[in-house]
Amino acid sequence: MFYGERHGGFGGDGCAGMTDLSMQTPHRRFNALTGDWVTVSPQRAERPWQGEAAPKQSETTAAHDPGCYLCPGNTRVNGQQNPDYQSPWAFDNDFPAVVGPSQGSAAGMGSGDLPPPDELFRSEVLTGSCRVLCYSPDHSKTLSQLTEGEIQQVIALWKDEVAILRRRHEWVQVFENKGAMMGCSNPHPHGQIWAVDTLPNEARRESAQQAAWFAENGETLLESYRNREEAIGERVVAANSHWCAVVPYWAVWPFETLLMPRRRVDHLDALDSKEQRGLATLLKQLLSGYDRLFATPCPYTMGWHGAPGPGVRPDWQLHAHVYPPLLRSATVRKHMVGYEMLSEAQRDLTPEAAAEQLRGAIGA
Ligand code: H2U
Ligand code: ZN
Repeated sequence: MFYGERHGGFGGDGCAGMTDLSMQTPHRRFNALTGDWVTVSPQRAERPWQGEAAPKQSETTAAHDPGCYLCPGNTRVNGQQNPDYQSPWAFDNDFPAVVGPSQGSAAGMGSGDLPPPDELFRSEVLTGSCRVLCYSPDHSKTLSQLTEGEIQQVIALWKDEVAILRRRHEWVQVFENKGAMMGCSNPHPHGQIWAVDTLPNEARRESAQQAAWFAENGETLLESYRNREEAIGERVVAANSHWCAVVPYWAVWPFETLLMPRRRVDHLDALDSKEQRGLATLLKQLLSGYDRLFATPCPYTMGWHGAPGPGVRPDWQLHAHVYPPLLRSATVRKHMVGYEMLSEAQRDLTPEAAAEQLRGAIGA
């Protein structure tokens, strides 16, 4: 039985997850990974657009920008000088969103400062650490423009950072905000890690869904899901022997993708060398496909979800989410407003149509 079916979702008749005519009328799809629903209104995809067009993102051309806080040899806001790094390099964020327990109390944020418990005014101390990861010394490049070999070096840095941080923190969020449209403050190719000592909302939802699926089915939710997506094929946008990328059945963002290893892996640091090479190939294909689709360095937020905590989680499958905000072109973005803020996420373009367009741009 298809997971969404039990929750009143679509599927059935031996072609669960496959789109049929009913998918061309308004419907809702169940996100098996988070337990949320998304409204799909395919008939609205062709509606006229007279709204805001975002300014086209300007491209950076200089390999070194003397005013950039992240370029090799430059001085950061706090006066520290970056080394003359030649390959991916990470440092402690100078403006961390969370800090360690000792730093917190030194900064006057100790647990003693929290108000007494109250059912309606609950709070808790949040500790953790934040890192900034420079993907390349070349200021002008984006991750999609690096060579596969250079992307492999970025993957190795992600892996090394995760290996250390996940022993110290409950949840290690590796992510990248790319482009001014996504609130990125600097075009220098970089990502971040926020490692925190509690499970944030998304992690909590995914953790509960994966644990429940595993208890019931004896394999991870995303292995079951990937197998079905590969059998159906219509939402797969890129794949190789070690990885598979799909526009998920329950996608909210128009061209959102989900990247899954084809073996059960719980953390980035558990990837073997072939999987790392395969990931570099897939990331290069996918991210440059996005750039071609929108004829611009495509903005996005992307990030990795590995198993929480230092312990073993046989129910958890490592995966990455890529969320580009773009809808129709480099300048027309999707807005999460109105019904979406007040009721439920909604999309017009079907995930199947998005996958077809993205596959075309990737050349798969
Ligand atoms: P974003 O552009 O994705 O926000 O990432 C830039 C990060 O770099 C941001 O978190 C940090 C900011 O705090 N940063 C430093 O740590 N030192 C600096 O000198 C500038 C920016
Ligand atoms: Zn730079």
